[in-house]
Amino acid sequence: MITLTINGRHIDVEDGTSLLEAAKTAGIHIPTLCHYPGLPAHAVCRMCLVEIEGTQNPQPACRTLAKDGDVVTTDSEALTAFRKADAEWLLARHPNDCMRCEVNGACQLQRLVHENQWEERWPKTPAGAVTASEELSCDHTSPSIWRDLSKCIECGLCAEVCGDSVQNQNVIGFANRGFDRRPVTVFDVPLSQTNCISCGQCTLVCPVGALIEAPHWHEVLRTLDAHRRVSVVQVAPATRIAISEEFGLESGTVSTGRLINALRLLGFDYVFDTNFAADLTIMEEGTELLSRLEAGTELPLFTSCCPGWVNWVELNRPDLLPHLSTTKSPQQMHGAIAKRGRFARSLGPDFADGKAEPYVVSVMPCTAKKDEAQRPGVSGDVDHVLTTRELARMIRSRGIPFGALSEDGQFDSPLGESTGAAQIFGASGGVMEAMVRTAAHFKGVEHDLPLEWEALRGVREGVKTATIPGVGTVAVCNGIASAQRMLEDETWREDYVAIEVMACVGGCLGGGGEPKSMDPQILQKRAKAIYSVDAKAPRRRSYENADVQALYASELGAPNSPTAHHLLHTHYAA
Ligand code: HC1
Ligand code: SF4
Repeated sequence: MITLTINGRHIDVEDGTSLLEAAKTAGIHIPTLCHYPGLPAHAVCRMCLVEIEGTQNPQPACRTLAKDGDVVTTDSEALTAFRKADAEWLLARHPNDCMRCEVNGACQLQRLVHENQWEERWPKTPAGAVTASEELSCDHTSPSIWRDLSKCIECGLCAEVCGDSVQNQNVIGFANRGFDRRPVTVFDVPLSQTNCISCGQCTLVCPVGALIEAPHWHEVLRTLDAHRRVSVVQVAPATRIAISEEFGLESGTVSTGRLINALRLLGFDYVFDTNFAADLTIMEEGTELLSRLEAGTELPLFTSCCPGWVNWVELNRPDLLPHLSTTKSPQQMHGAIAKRGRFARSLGPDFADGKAEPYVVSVMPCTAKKDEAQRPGVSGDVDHVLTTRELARMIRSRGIPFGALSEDGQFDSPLGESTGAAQIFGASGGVMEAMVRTAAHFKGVEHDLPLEWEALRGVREGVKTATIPGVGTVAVCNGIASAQRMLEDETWREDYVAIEVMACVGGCLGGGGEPKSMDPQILQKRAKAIYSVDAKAPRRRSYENADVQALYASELGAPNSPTAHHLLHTHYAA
């Protein structure tokens, strides 16, 4: 323990604590723009400069470790003046675009200005003016991620998260120095021409609106308002937890019922559950695993529900494609069933004849789901994909008091029924645990095995494994970087029968479309909530889903049947 003084207050902190963290423990706020919990501090923005007695120049609090006996000042006149000048410089270069910016209300630069009452320093732009650089600076070529370099404040967080610190993709880096410093792709080409996997982690950490998900919520609202089509929405397992954070509810609050009620108020005709299709995925993927085990071919089986991972394989290791499960992701399965199954036919003669189809929207914690919906072989299953953040904007734009809504909302039937196994899809290891539960049933060993597989749980980056008697050893790669590390050594081919890969650390609950949070414990809180839903579920194995059983009985036949293959499986591009 060390003791220091900040603004006259004595504070005890562990050795190795930064001044920024030390101040935070005492409730002392130091402004920051380029700091993000868990990522290395580069002290680019200079907002967090503090004075330390005996040190000649102010030091960045994010990168300076607290020392025993330090006497620190965070709020001197000189510091306040410096911060103001720094903000003025940033604002002079920043487009005055807040009214229509996608991150309006969630922008760290905007927060900083309001927090410090620097509004008068924001340059006034004539109404309707568009910054000259706008056209040149915007890159809308990716189906998932939009870039606007005119809004960039050069904090470096995007390059950090895309690079070695987290995702290990290195799609974005920095070019030039000083005034011309800016984030660029390799050879400065548009994102769609890079090896970007659309994970969206860069949009999560971007403090302003320079990197955002490709927004589709305006178009969805327009379609709902027009009332020309029967509309269907499906909701991912991770979204129902994290959306609570957007409306001031405690992190880890389960908001399934509130979310359903909000979606109905927005005007969706049917509110269904992606979890229904997650159970269906397990039936298909579990059967596929057992067939491959019997045949002894294309093992281990890689899960295919994470589009960031599928993108990575196609871009970097097409030799692995035969190992990918051919089952569509739950998002795409749900869309296919909603558009072409019995539900659609029940909507009227035009739907039964295939002349009309419902308008299908999905709400996902993931930016890569946007490009998944446009993939050859599955495009058309889902019309628009919204991230959790976009849905929150949509709800706010209609003035719906989300936090005050009742938790009594219920999904529509029959594409709304699900088990606890489907809910845990939203956490790293959940798809594999769900598959193990049903594969054990198919193999007739479920009564000898536990229902919960602790070894496969947890949000820490890395590889988790478990040996399932009667099935084999399975692995879970938590984050794309851990999969890359595992693949460096060929032993994975012999060691495992099945491998789950989720591109984002934590799984979907840490997806690039989730609410932006600076809470270092956020993934743990979301995961705890996800597992609590499973623990309380009356049915916890996918094969127990009565509506999935009915779907097989009435339409699909058996898992992996030709009809099931036609509707529920896909192919990949080498
Ligand atoms: Fe996921 Fe999935 S779990 S991929 O993480 O298989 O996005 O939440 O919806 O499709 O069910 C995401 C989450 C999600 C699919 C399912
Ligand atoms: Fe990098 Fe992912 Fe952002 Fe693409 S979406 S630039 S891979 S962090």
